Amino acid sequence: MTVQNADVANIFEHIADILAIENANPFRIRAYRNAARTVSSLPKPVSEMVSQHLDLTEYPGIGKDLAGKIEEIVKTGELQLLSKLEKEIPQGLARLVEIPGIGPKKAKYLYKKLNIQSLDDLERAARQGKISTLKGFTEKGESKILKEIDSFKQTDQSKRTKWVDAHEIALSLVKYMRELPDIDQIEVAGSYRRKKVTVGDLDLLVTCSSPQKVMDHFKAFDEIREVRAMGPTKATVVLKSNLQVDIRVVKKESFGAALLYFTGSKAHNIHLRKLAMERGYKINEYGMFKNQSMLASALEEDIYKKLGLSYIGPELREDMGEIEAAQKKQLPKLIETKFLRGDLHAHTDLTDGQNSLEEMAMEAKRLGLEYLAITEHSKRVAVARGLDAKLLERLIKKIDKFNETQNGFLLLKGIEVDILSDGKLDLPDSILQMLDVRVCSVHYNLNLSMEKMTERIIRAMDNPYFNILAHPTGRLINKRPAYAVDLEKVMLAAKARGCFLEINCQPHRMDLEGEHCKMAKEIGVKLAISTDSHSINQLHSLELGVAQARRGWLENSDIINTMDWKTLQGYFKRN
Ligand code: DGT
Ligand code: CA
Ligand code: CA
Ligand code: ZN
Repeated sequence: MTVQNADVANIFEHIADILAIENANPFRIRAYRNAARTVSSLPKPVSEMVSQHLDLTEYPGIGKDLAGKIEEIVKTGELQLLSKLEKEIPQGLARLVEIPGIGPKKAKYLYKKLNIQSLDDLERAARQGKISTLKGFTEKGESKILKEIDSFKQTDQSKRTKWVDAHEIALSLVKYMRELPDIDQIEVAGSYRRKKVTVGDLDLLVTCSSPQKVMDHFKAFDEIREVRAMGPTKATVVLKSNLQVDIRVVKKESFGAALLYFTGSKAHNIHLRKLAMERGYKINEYGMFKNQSMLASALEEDIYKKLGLSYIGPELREDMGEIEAAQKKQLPKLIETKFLRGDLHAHTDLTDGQNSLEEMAMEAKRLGLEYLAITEHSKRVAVARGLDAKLLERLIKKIDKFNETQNGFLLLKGIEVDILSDGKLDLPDSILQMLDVRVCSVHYNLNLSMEKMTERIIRAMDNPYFNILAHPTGRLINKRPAYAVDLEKVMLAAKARGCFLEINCQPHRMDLEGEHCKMAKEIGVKLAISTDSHSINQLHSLELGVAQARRGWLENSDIINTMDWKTLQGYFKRN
């Protein structure tokens, strides 16, 4: 499998951790951390950049030496320096620094004093009260360490794989399986097929006249780290990426029934079985039966049909009313990516993006979009070099000038303006009124009570220049939970004021999720599907947001960026 940007970043982070434990030069440590950050936000797959001989040293923090290391990782899948460093310290030691409160210095000290080489060692020593006897540690600190280990273990286990990451793995797995010509049909079912934001594992379904060949070929996939179970027609393995894969080989004539069963969700399946029973049918992974005779099994469509239902797309299969709607032939006509005409949230290298305004525009145009809103951060987000009124005014002029050179494509003048703690916006109305669109978001002071946060956002919406609430829950997948907010109240307030909410397509954000989208539709507030792009590469991710919209039953008319700019413009002028 090709080396991903995240793999390179992980190696650099790992090196930095080990160097820190070894008391290396802080500049050297920081250099690796910076490089990790740069690589993970590169505009393109680093493997492609290397094979195209692009100059990596053009990116911040990447010198000749690091560029060479990146090349080595891409070409060999590993880095000799890391293997060498790993031999210098015990394996588990680098993991200790992931426990809050244990920095590299403490990790090293614990190793020297108590020979603690792993999380398990640390836990045991803390339980035995050995840590608190050391200089610089207290009993309180010791029990805190135990608590941190506990929650670290929990989050580590509860981590589900982001859909995009699973997608990349699924594609390479299917491609590998296809090398076996005997394979007939192949499909990844489960939550992956339902396009859930995160997936627990992949459920691979294959038809082939020779299950043995399939299993032998599957076993030889070189990304497999551990085989958990292996039988004649099914197996469970764990990949090096930590993702589990379940594989099933079924008969061709049962493929539809098996696909239906293993796509789930479980709740959807249970409801279908109930319907079948009411009709005197039996339904399982092999087919739908009346007494002993098979009524349908090769195609999902046929099974739905025999149950008196129109075909239900995988994204809807959550038993959230889709079966009732299919009985009445009232399923929504779901939104598709091709109907999106523009993107309303993007950053450039003027703040924390990677590409210039011109590059972003060209890529959006190439993707067939009619408009792209440039929405830089406002000054409160100092880490991203957020704009003040003066810089924003300069950007407005630049965009106007750019648009004069265009024919049929439009850059919109926008801002991602911070919602301050008191509900005010981070820039004065006098400058906000010069813009085409204002995306508003909460980036700091996230620990408010639900009442306070809800009030903060709604108060911000009182400002007539508020158009779109960006990443409405603030969650970062596997990193930070959503802030406390009453989304229903926020949506009602948005509807009353003519504001909109965003479905953010950044793979680590992906808020709103499907059920929130459904709530928005029921309340009657329209949504924007926005990439929040920080590079040209990310402009391609509209389909991720579309998947969530589809999971939330949304149709073209529920999404504002299906409108042409002329029409949409009217909605952004609230007064
Ligand atoms: P995940 O992997 O946690 O993201 O979620 P799923 O939905 O992919 O769940 P998974 O991998 O455990 O099972 C795949 C599908 O197989 C699931 O969506 C429905 C079906 N399935 C699994 N266990 C059962 C069960 O006990 N009863 C029924 N009716 N279906 C099941
Ligand atoms: Ca699954
Ligand atoms: Ca599974
Ligand atoms: Zn933001």
